[in-house]
Amino acid sequence: MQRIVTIERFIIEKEHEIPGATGEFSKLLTDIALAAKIVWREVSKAGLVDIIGSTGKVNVSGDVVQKLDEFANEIFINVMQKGGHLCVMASEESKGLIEIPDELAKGKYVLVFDPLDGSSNIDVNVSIGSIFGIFRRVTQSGKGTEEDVLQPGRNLVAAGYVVYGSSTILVYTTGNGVHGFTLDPSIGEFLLSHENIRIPKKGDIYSVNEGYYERWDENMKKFINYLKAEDKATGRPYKLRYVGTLVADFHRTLLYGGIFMYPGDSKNPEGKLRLIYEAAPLAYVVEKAGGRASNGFQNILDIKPTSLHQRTPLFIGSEEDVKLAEKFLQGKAED
Ligand code: AHM
Ligand code: MG
Repeated sequence: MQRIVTIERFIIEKEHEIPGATGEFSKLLTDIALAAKIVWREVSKAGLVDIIGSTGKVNVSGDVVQKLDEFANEIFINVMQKGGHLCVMASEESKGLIEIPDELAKGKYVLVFDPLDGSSNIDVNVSIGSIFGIFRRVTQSGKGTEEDVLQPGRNLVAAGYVVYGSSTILVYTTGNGVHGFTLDPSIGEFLLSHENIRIPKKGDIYSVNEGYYERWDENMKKFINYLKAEDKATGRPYKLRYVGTLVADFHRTLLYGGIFMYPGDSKNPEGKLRLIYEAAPLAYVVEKAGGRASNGFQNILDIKPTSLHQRTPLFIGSEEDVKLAEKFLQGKAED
């Protein structure tokens, strides 16, 4: 039988490999796993809300249930602010910075997160997820500021995501290996299931909302037409898969290879996805697994955000596939 390793044990074992580690960082990751478990508990009951009632907020009229994405946001904030490891947080679901209340201890880390990604898929039982990234603060002390949050992805010290799918999996990296843990709901523990994930150098799947084809520029159209053209030598046509939940599409891409794309278009030049909460953490994960992420012209990890909710086009996945996308987008490919 394989050795059974919980995420807590794994994190502690990894910490022992780092000389001088204080354990603060390990506690932070353990808290994230706890928040994910609480969100999972609610997500798995989502379809029952109308039948058994909601555990969420009830409004003044007494009958409105809390939206799951708001609930997930509150859970992350509640669990993470109490650990004493953070100086500030920022979330896709919150307009401004999330400060650590005065009475609570502050630490040297910064958390950025998307508490519930793909929320339009909740009502139809399709996978949804959470994404997180951790920076070291750049300000010296006290409450964290926007300067602590507006850091390029290159500065991340850890990142990961959770997919609430046919099973629930948490994947994270602290820069040294990308590891996945599957939730065993019967014991409420994340167990090591995917140690040291490596993304294939090249895949045969593309993932994009092709419904927006007419809004794309010529280079983007050419790239998709190239992927669909038959050519045995280069493994084409690619297969198309699109869940419509970034985390789920990303997780498949990480394991099977290929490319996920959310490009800019004539209606939304910067696309839809957020640099800080979605693109940068997943770019960090993919790079540590041997892949690449780009906005078509620049590595996602090199982009320094200028505002909290900044959007970016995203091309992420196998190194060769993303490099080819960049070539097409920059008009340098012969089709
Ligand atoms: P959300 O933050 O409202 O959930 O939107 C983000 C989601 C991503 O998970 C997904 O990749 C994308 O929106 C899908 O968008 P579209 O429906 O335009 O294809
Ligand atoms: Mg999202």
